[in-house]
Amino acid sequence: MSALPHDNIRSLSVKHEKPSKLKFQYGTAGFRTLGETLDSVLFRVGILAALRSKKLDGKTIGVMVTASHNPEPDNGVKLVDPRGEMLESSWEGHATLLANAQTTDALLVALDEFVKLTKIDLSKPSRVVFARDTRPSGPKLVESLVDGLEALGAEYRDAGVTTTPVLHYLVRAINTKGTKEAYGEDTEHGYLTKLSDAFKKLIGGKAAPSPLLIDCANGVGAPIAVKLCEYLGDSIPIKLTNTAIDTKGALNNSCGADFVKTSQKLPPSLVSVLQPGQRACSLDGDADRLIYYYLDDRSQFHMLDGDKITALVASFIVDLVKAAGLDEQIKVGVVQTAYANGSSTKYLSERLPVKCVPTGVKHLHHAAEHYHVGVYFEANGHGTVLFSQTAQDQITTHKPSTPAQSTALNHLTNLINLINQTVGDALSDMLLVEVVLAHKSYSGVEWDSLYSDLPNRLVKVVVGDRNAFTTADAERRLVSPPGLQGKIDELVRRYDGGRSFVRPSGTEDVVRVYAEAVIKSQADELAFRVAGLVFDEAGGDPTQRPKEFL
Ligand code: G16
Repeated sequence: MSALPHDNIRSLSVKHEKPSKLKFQYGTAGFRTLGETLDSVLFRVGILAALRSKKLDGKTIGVMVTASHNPEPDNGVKLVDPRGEMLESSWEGHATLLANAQTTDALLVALDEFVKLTKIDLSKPSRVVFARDTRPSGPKLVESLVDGLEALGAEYRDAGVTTTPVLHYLVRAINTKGTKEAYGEDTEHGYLTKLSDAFKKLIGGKAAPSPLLIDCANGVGAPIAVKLCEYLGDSIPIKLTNTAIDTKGALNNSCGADFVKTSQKLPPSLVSVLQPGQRACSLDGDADRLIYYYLDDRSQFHMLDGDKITALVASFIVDLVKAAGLDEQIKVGVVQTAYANGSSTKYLSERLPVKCVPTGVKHLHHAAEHYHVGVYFEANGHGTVLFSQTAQDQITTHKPSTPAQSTALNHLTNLINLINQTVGDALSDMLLVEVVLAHKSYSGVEWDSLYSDLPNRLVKVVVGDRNAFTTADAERRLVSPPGLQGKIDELVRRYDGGRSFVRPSGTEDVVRVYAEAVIKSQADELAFRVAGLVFDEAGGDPTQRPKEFL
């Protein structure tokens, strides 16, 4: 054990003073707020990442600078644990505490207490790899992060401008290098090679897919998708759109996965581009979410969201496991959140075990680890598939007794390589969807017809204090403000097939309201009525009450 380098921390910390009035919170996906306010947070996250690495015996920790689906002025930062998973939740509170120490002196006191409490051996090495998305505030924030890393003398690697899933991949690849769990070469080239090789093997012998249009949200998915297309060669025709990463204000603006999912319509820029029957998909600002869609022959928009991806992918994997002769040994399960469409939950529960957990990939990821193969997607398109070590061992060691079993085992092996198992990855998921569609000879129409979504509506409500809202039962019920859940229940009862819930967002300063019902106009009405209840309850200025909140 040695002591923290106080002088070093102090001399760098004074360059990154905390803004006096702001309070920061490590939320659903790290710290996320206006980019121009995050300087001190990034500095402290640098220190925290170095300490996390020391705590884990010098394993490499990841730091991603991104605000994903949020608008361009926002930015954020999150930590990635050694296997490429989200930061262990018990450290989120520590992150919040350190970020809110008001002065450098207070920070030093908080750090000393933290090191003592968590029994960190400061003599251990610390290693960190970081990356950022394309936001204009990114470079400056990375400088603050580097100061934090240098304050602790951490070794670090700058992975440059890349997607969140690539950073997660790198973390796992670095930490497993040379072990029997080696995840791949620890470079972007290694990532692209792994995905594209697996895709080509899986698609081999199938009819060439029709052209796919990808909306890159004018974010970091664009340059990585350009590179991916080079690696994929002519195995799949892809056309990229919304690739304007240097256009101010373009990021996630009327495009991208969040826009499509929330507004349930095409990005305006695709209206005259997308042909009826053609498949298209949208990534979000850091390419960890994916939403598919198509126009039918009457040019009606149909969305294929995370729930539809789950239905498609889970049934494909179940079929392969069966064809491989492993259905006794490998059980497939699904994880969803309260946002999952009621029809998807019904469809999946009739076929597979389904678990509901709170919003946030970390919750879904951990729950999915309990299955041999865990398929998890949030309705917003954020998700992946986890193959447990048991399942992987079964797949590698099982002796096929027929050529069909052998083919199915090969497909499963290639799927394990195709899927980024560290976190939701829009590009990897897109290739996965394309593989399943090719194997099943499905167009968007057949995929969409697996089940019919219940009409639904998502509404944001700006309130005085979103922390006044707390939930239980995987966010399906409000605990506070007291009495509000009863009023929501009362309203919901009046709608055929009605369901609604309210939760504070962990990435934006709003409360989210979700509602579904058998008829679209009723789902909209229910959502806005519940939003009205929330607005009235949470002390918003009555003159600012949005008119649509009935
Ligand atoms: C992040 C999380 C997701 C979550 C989403 C919205 O996504 O990683 O798991 O669903 O935020 O969370 P909330 O409703 O709490 O704001 P992303 O793509 O923005 O990183």
